[in-house]
Amino acid sequence: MRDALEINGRRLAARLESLGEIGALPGGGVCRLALSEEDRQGRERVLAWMRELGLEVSVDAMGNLFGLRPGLEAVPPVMTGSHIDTVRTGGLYDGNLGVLAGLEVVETLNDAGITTRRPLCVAAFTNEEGARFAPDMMGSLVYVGGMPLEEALATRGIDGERVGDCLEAIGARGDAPVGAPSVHAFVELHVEQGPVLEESGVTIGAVEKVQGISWTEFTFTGTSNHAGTTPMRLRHDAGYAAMATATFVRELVTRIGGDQVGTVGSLEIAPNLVNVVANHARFTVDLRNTCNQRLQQAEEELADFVERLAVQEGIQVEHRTLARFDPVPFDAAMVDRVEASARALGHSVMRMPSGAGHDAQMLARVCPTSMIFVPSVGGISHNINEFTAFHDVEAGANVLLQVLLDLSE
Ligand code: HGY
Ligand code: MN
Ligand code: MN
Repeated sequence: MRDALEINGRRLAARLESLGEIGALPGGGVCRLALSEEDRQGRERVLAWMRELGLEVSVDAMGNLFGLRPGLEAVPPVMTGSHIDTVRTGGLYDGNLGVLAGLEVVETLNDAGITTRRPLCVAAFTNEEGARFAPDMMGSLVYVGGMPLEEALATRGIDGERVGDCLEAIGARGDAPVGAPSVHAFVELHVEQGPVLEESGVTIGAVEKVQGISWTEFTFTGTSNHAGTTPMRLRHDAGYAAMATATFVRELVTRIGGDQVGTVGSLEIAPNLVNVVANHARFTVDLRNTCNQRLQQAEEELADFVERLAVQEGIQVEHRTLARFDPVPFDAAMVDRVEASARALGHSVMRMPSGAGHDAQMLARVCPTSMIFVPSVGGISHNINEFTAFHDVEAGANVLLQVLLDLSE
């Protein structure tokens, strides 16, 4: 049963293309920000596919989508899935591959007339990206009970909108409960979004852990003043302070080295005029490391720098944590399963950490979890040119099929 069984790669590729039409950007890529109109359309398309495949569909109070394929026994399901929301300059594969490969596994089993002992469930979690509403992985975090639903619903995004209002506006707030999931195991297929597999010439990544994530938003308030008449000694320049902090972040992560990374990805200054010293700056710092102790060191040094800068520049500083997740190790036996299934199918495979955050790191709080990576061409993602070769998509989905069959027997 298992050896002969293979997913239909063309069908999976067609669904990736079809979903990619929703929120398609003129020059390629996808913009489907969480709880946007595009997200609503994407949800509708995935729900329609779930129903066509005969799945029992449910939506929870956080808008997480679930398609359940009953098994021979009414026991906790084996779950797979990911997310279909994207960043502003997203690609076809980030998140979407994990959801659509799950549906492809279901259709392959339907075609073969196979009913697994355990039920199978395909999930699409709300707001994994965190690009509009922080933190990232919000939907899966609420699903596993890591964030109170009311707190999530009250969260305001970068546009000032509330999660709860946006869920209602797109009709995505379901009535299934959140916070006490009953899942036997969780496996997520995802593109690597980095260069490691491609540079190593390896097809499959057996993901051992997800690195720690620290997102902070800083708001600097200085004094707007004339760019020509104000002597440097009298300036309280919020714009300079923000850019000095961005430069410090680069110096800090370079000095710490190893897996440490740091990004100032969003920055606004006001009044943003050529001849006015800026009195306002708001920006974010994304720090990550596989080692929590090093990540804490980076956070502490950044805080010290900003404190000294505030005194030196005579500016006010506010900061708030947008996301903070420790590194998450995956279940060793589950990682073994991914590695063994890849080898059994004749694919090259390597163990590796994940540089990106994923819903799997939240499911790991409640059940044995692992991830399957496939290569990202050029190692790029969160970029409209994100691409994974068809044969790698097919390989990843076939490994997912085998691992899910393994777990659901
Ligand atoms: O930021 C991340 O790592 C993920 O894309 N949410
Ligand atoms: Mn993702
Ligand atoms: Mn992403």
